[in-house]
Amino acid sequence: MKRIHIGLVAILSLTACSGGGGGVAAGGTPDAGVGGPIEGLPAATLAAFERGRALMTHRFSPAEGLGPFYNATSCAACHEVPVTGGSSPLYRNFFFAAQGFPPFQGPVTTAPEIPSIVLPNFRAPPFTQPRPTIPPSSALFPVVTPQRNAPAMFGIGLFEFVNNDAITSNSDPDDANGDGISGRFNRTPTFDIGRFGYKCQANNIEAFIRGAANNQMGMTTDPIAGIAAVVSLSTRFLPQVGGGQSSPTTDGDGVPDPEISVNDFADIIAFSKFLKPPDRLPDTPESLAGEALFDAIGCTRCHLTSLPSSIGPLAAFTDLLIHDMGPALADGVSQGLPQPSLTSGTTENEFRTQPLWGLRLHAPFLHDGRADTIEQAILAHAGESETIRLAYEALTQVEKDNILAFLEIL
Ligand code: HEC
Ligand code: HEC
Ligand SMILES: [Ca+2]
Ligand SMILES: [Ca+2]
Ligand SMILES: [Ca+2]
Repeated sequence: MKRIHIGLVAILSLTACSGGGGGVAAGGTPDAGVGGPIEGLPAATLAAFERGRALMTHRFSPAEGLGPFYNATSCAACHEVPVTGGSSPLYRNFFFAAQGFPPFQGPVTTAPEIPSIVLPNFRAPPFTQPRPTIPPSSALFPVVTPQRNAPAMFGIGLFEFVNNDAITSNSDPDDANGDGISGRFNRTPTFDIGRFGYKCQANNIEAFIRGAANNQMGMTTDPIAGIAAVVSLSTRFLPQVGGGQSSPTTDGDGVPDPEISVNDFADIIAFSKFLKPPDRLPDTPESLAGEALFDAIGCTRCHLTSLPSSIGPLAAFTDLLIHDMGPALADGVSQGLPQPSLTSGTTENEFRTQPLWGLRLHAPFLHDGRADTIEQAILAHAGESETIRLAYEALTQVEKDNILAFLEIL
């Protein structure tokens, strides 16, 4: 059985923010490094990464366990722009269908064939069950149906190397310092600090993508590290208790579970964990001016220029906290057990500060892909980021162009 030995990984250099290393070839093709592994992986991990990359594009068939319901037949169906591990166009969006009042939401009870709040679009042969549909809201329990657009996975796995304290130390749940920003951390049902997903609802890659395989493709898996995959790296005591993460996923489609072997799934985990962040393109006078303005007007209060990790600083431009982004972006779904705050107990209008590394590679933007351009994404900032968006809007056109020039080299 293959296992992933994170502890053995010697990362020699992680120069995600070095600049100059990347480049866009003529015709706009991203450089060959995008979609590759971080440097310094031992040979066995590198081989697992490469096998995992191939499995990302494998199209599962009903005979292999696809279904009974699914949204796509491969991981890469949603993570393929511009290369395997990337994001996806709007047409790949899927819906949540969550019933109840946040935070007491769950799958729609009048559609018992839908096992989770992820609404599957298709059913696999032999079509023993009807195609799932969103039932109308019952008078008692509202049903919300927000969309999700796939984020790029580049560099994301490295958030497993971020110490819990590096996340929790930046939170300010009741805005004690009065700057209008009250970011807080999110936790899993087992109280582990979240890093992954649009609401920081998952703590580690293994748990997150076992859910993706099951919810998006109907592919069942057994735990690999299980609860031992929980990331903490905290210098303070935090309870790390186990739950369903150590249990197999199963379904009744007649194909024996697990439908993805432990070996194959370990390879998909290796790919997801060690996919390197895109290199920054070379600076230009405009991008340098824009970088200074990005900091000056306060974008860096949430999009931190550097996040400490056990393998060196990550230039991910996120704080891994969730923020209230205002009513227009709110999606009505609450996930996780967020840090208590006086103003809100749920995450229905909160989102993780999206990492900005690799931004140039994967329009559309925001959790549901509603923004076609980077500027549209900026103009959608409200809630905690209201005053900072207003500061952006007050800039001259040249200054705005400089900020966009900066974001386009990331
Ligand atoms: C139907 C489209 C779809 C498929 C298929 C899919 N994903 Fe995703 N993926 C998404 C979306 C959308 C999100 C964000 C979900 C959220 O947080 O609500 C996501 C998030 C992720 C993340 C976390 C990214 C982050 O920013 O924290 C990883 C890692 C990931 N997917 C890997 C995979 C793997 C591996 C597979 C195959 C087992 C897979 N995905 C299949 C759409 C998809
Ligand atoms: C209060 C915290 C906060 C501040 C301040 C902030 N952002 Fe954001 N930003 C977020 C969150 C949260 C998201 C994700 C929202 C979503 O997915 O709906 C985001 C998303 C983005 C995105 C889209 C990324 C993607 O891949 O979808 C861009 C671009 C961006 N921010 C740029 C900026 C710029 C430029 C500024 C300064 C003018 C700024 N942000 C200020 C929290 C913040
Ligand atoms: Ca299945
Ligand atoms: Ca604050
Ligand atoms: Ca099965």
